Amino acid sequence: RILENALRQGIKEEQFYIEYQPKMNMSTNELIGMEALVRWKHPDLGVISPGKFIPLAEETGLIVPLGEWILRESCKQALAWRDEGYPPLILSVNISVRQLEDVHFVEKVQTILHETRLDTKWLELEVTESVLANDKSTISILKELQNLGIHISVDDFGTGYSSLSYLKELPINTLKIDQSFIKDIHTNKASNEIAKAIINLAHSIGLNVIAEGIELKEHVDELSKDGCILGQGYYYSRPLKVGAFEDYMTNIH
Ligand code: G
Ligand code: G
Ligand code: MN
Ligand code: NA
Repeated sequence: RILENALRQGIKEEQFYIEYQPKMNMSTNELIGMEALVRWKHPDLGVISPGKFIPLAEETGLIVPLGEWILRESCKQALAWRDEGYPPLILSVNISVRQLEDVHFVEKVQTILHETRLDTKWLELEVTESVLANDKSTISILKELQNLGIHISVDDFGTGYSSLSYLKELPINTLKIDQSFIKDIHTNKASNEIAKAIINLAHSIGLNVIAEGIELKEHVDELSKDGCILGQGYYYSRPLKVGAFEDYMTNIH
């Protein structure tokens, strides 16, 4: 309860900020995009990790206003960077199932894109498999979003409980291989085979594939051998505050 009230207050007072983690083309070392990751800086408690407050925000429904703030803030930032002459990058934003259940979600996304003048093709929404297994209405909402030109990525792919049949019907552009398969991809045969299977699956049905949790050169090497060229992880960069992300964009070009 205490944390719930603090969260409510925090949303009202905008105690949140966003960090951006680079997404890379690992074969050319080019920066291709960034994932927005929210942080909560509570005035007394300090920085609280999203692993703690996102589940609470989901349970209480506060993820709806918070998620809207995150989307608006990150789209605004993406456009500000464009206006300042940084290279165009795809912005990825995590979306919870609760947000997709909001009947006004598509409308809100459109309003935010209109307000921030960000073209839909520069926005990607990351959803988990559980969202896809959820029900018909969330699927039709994803279809509407994709029809607007927004990319849809399946986050933490390989860890959900849904059947693979959804891949056939669903509006998906990208599979994001869960970090649990990446962390020991160079030492564990099963992780290696699973990652390879996901990469081949994605390519054979015309989807993009990206690996997350890349921490070592060995991870990059294994993935390139297996044909996965997109990646994200501490090996390239941790999630960065605005100023540090600007330095990253400047130094990599
Ligand atoms: O950034 P970090 O690794 O601490 O994130 C922890 C968890 O919080 C991850 O599962 C991530 O997807 C989730 N998360 C981070 N930012 C957001 C956000 O803006 N919206 C939602 N729904 N989840 C987020
Ligand atoms: O669930 P989602 O994939 O959105 O969450 C991404 C989470 O993974 C964030 O909390 C982010 O900080 C974290 N993360 C990003 N790169 C790495 C990495 O290389 N190693 C580890 N252990 N975590 C990472
Ligand atoms: Mn994610
Ligand atoms: Na993930």
